[in-house]
Amino acid sequence: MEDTICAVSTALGIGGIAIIRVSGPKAIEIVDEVFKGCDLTEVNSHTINYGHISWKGKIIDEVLVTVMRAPKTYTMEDVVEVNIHGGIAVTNKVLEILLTAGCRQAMRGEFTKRAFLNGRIDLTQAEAIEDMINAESENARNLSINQLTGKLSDIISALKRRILELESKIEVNIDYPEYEDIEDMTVSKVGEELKRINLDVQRLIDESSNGKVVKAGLNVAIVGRPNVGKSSILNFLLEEDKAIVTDIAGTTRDVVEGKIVLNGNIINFIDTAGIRETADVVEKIGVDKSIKVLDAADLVILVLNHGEELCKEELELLNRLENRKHIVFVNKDDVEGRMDLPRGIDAIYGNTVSKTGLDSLKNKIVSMFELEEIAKKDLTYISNARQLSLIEQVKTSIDSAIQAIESGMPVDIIEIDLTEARVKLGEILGEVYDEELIDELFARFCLGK
Ligand SMILES: Nc1nc2c(ncn2[C@@H]2O[C@H](COP(=O)(O)OP(=O)(O)OP(=O)(O)O)[C@@H](O)[C@H]2O)c(=O)[nH]1
Ligand SMILES: [Mg+2]
Repeated sequence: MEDTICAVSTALGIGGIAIIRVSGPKAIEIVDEVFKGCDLTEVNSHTINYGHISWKGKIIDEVLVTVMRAPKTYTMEDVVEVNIHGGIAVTNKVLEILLTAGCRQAMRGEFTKRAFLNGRIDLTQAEAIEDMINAESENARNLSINQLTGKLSDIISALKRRILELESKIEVNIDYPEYEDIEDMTVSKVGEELKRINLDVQRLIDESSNGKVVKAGLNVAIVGRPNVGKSSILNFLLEEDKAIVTDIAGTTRDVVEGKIVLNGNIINFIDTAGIRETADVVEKIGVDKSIKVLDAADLVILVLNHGEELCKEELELLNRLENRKHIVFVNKDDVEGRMDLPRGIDAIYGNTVSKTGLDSLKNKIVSMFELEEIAKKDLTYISNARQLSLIEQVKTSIDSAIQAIESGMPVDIIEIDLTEARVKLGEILGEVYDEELIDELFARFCLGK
């Protein structure tokens, strides 16, 4: 972190302005070298300064330069932001000049990495910044701002504190074993508090699925035999003619996707090629893709045709979906019915001609994933696989401690489990971390962030 880094922080392309961000010990000095207007090394912190970028005696652009001295900056280092005109050639030129003047091109996420390494934010907050940029729905934005302002960090820190208190209780017990009865008392009290902590940890794990829904949205696959009306349903749900609809079986050959917002959550509907045995090479590839999409989806809508009898492929699909979240939609109920569903299969009936049943279909998705309840809640959830895997490890250690207590093990055994749980909680916040993992995490960020 001794060098000074720079990168274009705005999206590359044509725009009103572009911002090149510079951070590091020489940020002000380097920009000052190529800036004409005033002496940037003398200006007050957090000021915007008018002037020009000048290189080898030539004016390159008219700019506004923001000077922010450490430590109250994004990275906690000296930061300079150069606002230039938002064109591709001018942006590249100013960047090139700054690199020649002594900056190093920043890697992806390096500014945020410095903010983390310098202790301004913890790891969950750094992750929240990436989530904020990627947020496509109101709920996803809310989730990330809650995490960014430290709500999740507070929950994790509080759990850590409670475990530390238990550890010190046990320590006292180990240090002063001469007091009789103290061990029994300590152990039973520790056990009670541990069970309460365990409930809170379990809740974080249970609610993490909400975090996934809010952050990534839901992938909903629409599958079924050819010609049952899958593409017609997709078009209705998206309120646009996205997929081609014809009366020829096998019209859809490739997946067609589209997003809508339901109760503040992104729902990504994926229309697929009708599933059937086929000798057509292209159609076969489409059918294989349909199965892949089906297997990966959070929810599968199996569309059946009210006018036809249930066939072998459809029975296989019903079997395949048995342990999966799915909805059976019997379409074309405007035509005389032959569809005889096996007993115990719940279905929604409707058709895309008079648009009946389709609102029930949407409502069913909302109730299945509790989208209404999620939107009303305070959106503070474990929101990625890294955090979830660590909190699950915390749970394993606490479970093991509780078991040790219940089977009358000595307190120092319990202490090992507690320490492990506390360290894993610290890992969620990034208090201890693996260098490689951190690099991988920040490499997912945008350049200039
Ligand atoms: N009567 C009636 N016809 C419908 C209904 N829904 C769709 N259709 C018609 O059924 C035919 C097939 O509709 P699609 O939406 O293309 O069916 P699909 O399942 O996507 O078909 P493939 O892409 O071939 O797998 C078209 O002629 C639609 O107009 C419905 O509810 N009732
Ligand atoms: Mg289709």
